[in-house]
Amino acid sequence: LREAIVAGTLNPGERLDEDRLSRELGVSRTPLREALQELEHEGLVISRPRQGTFVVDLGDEEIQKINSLRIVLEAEALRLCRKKFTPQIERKLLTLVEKMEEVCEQASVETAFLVWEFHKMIWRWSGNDCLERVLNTIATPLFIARALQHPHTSSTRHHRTMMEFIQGTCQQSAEEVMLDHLRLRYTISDEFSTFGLAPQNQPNVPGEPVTTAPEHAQSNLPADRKQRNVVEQDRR
Ligand code: NI
Repeated sequence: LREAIVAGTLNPGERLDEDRLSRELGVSRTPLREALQELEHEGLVISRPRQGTFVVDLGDEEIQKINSLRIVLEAEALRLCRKKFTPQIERKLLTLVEKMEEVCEQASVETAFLVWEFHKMIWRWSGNDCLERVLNTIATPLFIARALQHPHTSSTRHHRTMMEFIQGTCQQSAEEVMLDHLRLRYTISDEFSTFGLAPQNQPNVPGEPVTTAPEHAQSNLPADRKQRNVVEQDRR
């Protein structure tokens, strides 16, 4: 079942018909329900009361809400990880970054899982298991959805920036690192995040060019980096 979902035989948002699955997989209802529960725990499927079980498929609003929390929580995980930094942590993160750089051109499920592993490693090494648990709960469906729909590609530079932050060689604030990282792929609007831009200032929306970052987002950035996001958007 897991393979069918990851391989795309079952599509995001598709309803899982227990009768059909039980027939096709040749298993009875009880083990099938157990398997579905396990997949739900992993974030691969979502069950909705009185509607059934569905392959995970997040809407835009849900993704924005998750990312608004990731900016705050993953920034804290980055800072904690930097505090607890050891050569062993450095080696493991570097190995993953290099692997990602090797495969980053391929939009594969493998790439998506490497990226996920990299983020999870940082959460784990924050040394705060509550923080790790919350991040796992909120972000896992996002990484799964990503793996299923548009595998992670070409964001390797940003993972190296995260790595450099942990090594203590990056001048950006943790929030700015996360904001840069998430903006690469997602819209961060001010509806759910005080770090977000108002919809009319979103980089991928045609119209007025972005001239300034919002006040709040600016106040969180070191002085010399304040115009960075804007410059970055112009470049893209
Ligand atoms: Ni990432």
